[in-house]
Amino acid sequence: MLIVHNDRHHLHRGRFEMYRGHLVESVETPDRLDHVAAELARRGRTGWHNAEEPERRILERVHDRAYLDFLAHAWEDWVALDPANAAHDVLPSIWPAGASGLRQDVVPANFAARLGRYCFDAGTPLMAGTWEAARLGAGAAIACARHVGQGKGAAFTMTRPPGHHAGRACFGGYCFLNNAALAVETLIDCGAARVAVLDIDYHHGNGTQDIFYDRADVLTVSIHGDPASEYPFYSGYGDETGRGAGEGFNLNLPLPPGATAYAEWRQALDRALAAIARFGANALVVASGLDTFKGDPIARFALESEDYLKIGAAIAGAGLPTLFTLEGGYAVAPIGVNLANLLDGFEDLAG
Ligand code: OKP
Ligand code: ZN
Repeated sequence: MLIVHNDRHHLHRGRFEMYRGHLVESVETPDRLDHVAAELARRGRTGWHNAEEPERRILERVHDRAYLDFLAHAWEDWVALDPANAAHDVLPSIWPAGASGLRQDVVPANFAARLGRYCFDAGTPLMAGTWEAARLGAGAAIACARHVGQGKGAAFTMTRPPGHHAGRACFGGYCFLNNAALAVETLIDCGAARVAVLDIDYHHGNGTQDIFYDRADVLTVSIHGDPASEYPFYSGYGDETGRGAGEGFNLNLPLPPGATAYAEWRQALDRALAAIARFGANALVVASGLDTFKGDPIARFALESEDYLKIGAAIAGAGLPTLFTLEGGYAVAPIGVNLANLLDGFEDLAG
């Protein structure tokens, strides 16, 4: 399996996120990916490729131009407001979204206003290295997709920050560029007529869903904690089935948080895989969050490390050219074992 590593990921290191009225340490840390890298190396999965700069043309297939320009300049704009800002991360404090009656069709010149326009939570710190880290992660996903799309076998995008909450023109949920969506567009470029996304992160992949919501050539399927109580709250319900030509091409499988362990989770996976088979996908992108693990500090499912071997094997059963991205997973020490199990299960290296 090709592994493309974003060796610039350390440049993105959020200090704090807003939580219940105060700043707490961010859980989306560089050591998450270091644990993944160490465990893959320990199992002999070496020979990684390093990510390269993505072509702007492909970024623009998924993301809004003004949003990309905003991300490219956000740090310098932030520091230009006040040189003292360089000592802390960028976090928004005003949002136009929701029932406020505030306009969403304007992009004000004011930086704080633009920040709010392009961001949907106060938990996604942005700093000097964010754009480079996110960009190289996108480059990693695109390189993986070219490999998979050219029929050379499966691939894993070893990167952070994650991507599945990032929309066409918004960041949030620790995500800036939607790596899974960029992989989909690259697979389509390589000739795949129909691509499926299977999002197994604990949190609903609202960005990926929204990017492809009106498309019939991309099926998006997500298994996640019920958004009535779980992040991202405003997306991920079972009645979100697509729009226009995309009607019937989005499937959400929310599960009750708390008690959900492998047996119940696996039933949802089987439904997801059946939908992907009916769709007739030519390629599969697995948005691989490991925060379904029982020890995850911000999620509430109860999967065990061994379960990821079975999940990988079940995904392999779809028989499709497959690309894995890395999304969440915040139990830092086990994330490497869980991710490596997923890949080993997929390649039947479990024994
Ligand atoms: C990103 B991904 C914890 C608050 C959690 C956002 C969760 C983002 C999850 N203090 N806020 O899908 O793993
Ligand atoms: Zn998650």
